[in-house]
Amino acid sequence: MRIDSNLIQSHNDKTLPDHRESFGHLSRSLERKTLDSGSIIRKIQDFQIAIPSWALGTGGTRFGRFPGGGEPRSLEEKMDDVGLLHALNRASGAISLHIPWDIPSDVSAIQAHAASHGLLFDAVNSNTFQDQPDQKHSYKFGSLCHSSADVRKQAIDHNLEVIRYGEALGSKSLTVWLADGSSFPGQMNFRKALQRTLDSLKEIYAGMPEDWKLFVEYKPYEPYFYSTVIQDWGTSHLLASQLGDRAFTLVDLGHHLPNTNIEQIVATLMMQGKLGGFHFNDSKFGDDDLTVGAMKPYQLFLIFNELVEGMEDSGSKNPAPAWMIDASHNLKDPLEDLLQSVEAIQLAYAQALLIDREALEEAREANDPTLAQEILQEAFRTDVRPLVAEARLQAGGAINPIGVFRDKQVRKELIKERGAKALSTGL
Ligand SMILES: [Mn+2]
Repeated sequence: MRIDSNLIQSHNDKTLPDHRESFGHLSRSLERKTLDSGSIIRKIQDFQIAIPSWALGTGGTRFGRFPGGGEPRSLEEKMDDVGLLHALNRASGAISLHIPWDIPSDVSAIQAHAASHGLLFDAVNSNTFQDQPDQKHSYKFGSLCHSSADVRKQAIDHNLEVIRYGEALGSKSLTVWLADGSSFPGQMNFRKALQRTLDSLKEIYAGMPEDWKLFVEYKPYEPYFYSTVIQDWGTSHLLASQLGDRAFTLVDLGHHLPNTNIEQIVATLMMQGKLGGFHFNDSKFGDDDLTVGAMKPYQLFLIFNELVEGMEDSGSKNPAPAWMIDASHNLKDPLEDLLQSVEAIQLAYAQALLIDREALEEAREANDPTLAQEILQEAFRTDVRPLVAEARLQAGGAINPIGVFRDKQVRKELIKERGAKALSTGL
């Protein structure tokens, strides 16, 4: 299914007068603060957030899964879903594939299909946290860190194969997230496990094309509960530093213990030029996979404050990070959830662009925490929804993406097309 641009246009026409009024009001108030809404809008439009192929189906918990129907059954249908999102918000112009769930059977047909939706291929992801039916060795006790060289080789070869698929499609990066770890004290030799992981990653790094980046993701717990080999940003940074210039840390918002100061991690990595990628989601407890901004929009804003400072610093050695949503919860329509997530990211980004950085630096230099808070919250409490809607409108998207999605009964159409029991591959 595709959404015709005339449909979006006609939906926009209905809300245009209201939108014009609120946007006019906001842009005049920004102008009084010498902020140019035009340049902010261009930045919002340039900020594209990749959609992972595994977020398009209803996620599950270890207790159950409650699919809503009409889920994509193939890579083509996954691209169709991302195409739908992109048509509505003009900000989801890339898809991130997980191998072996998304092995392309006909590369040029898949490329043509992506191009017809205006989609690029973002980072490819390897999977050594599950055993595949035709696989010789099990990952039950780890993959790149495994005590057996044969298991490690199998995991390395899988990553190299993922790179080859990505290369064929036009991806430029590989994300490695390892489930590797242990559930019981004494089970694993930490030093050996980390050394083996580094040695395995070196082989993968050496197998990447010259213009590729390797993103090393970290996570403090789960699926193992006593230790994970790459437990935190420091371990990831250590590995990335030893691997080379094209290896970076990837920050996933859900992969932190409660109350971790993620914004400070972002700043530290950017100072080192080692923040490579970002996975957005939200959580109350851990890796909850909740909609971005559903729980902690202020934290998201504070993270964007650091991201914007790092990105706008002309002296920064950090390359432009790769942005992706990594969430797949089990209650909402996955496409509505993704529309909300993208919008939450854009809102936090837009708010961070409003921060008076000069005044903030002055307040910091003068050790004035009261004023620093005033400056940050002045930006955070600005309702930038009309700005983000205007960015979408000017790019040919919908003023109200979820409004169009519901009015046009997109899910009902997808169920009609794919069936009520269509299940997406993934988690
Ligand atoms: Mn992730």
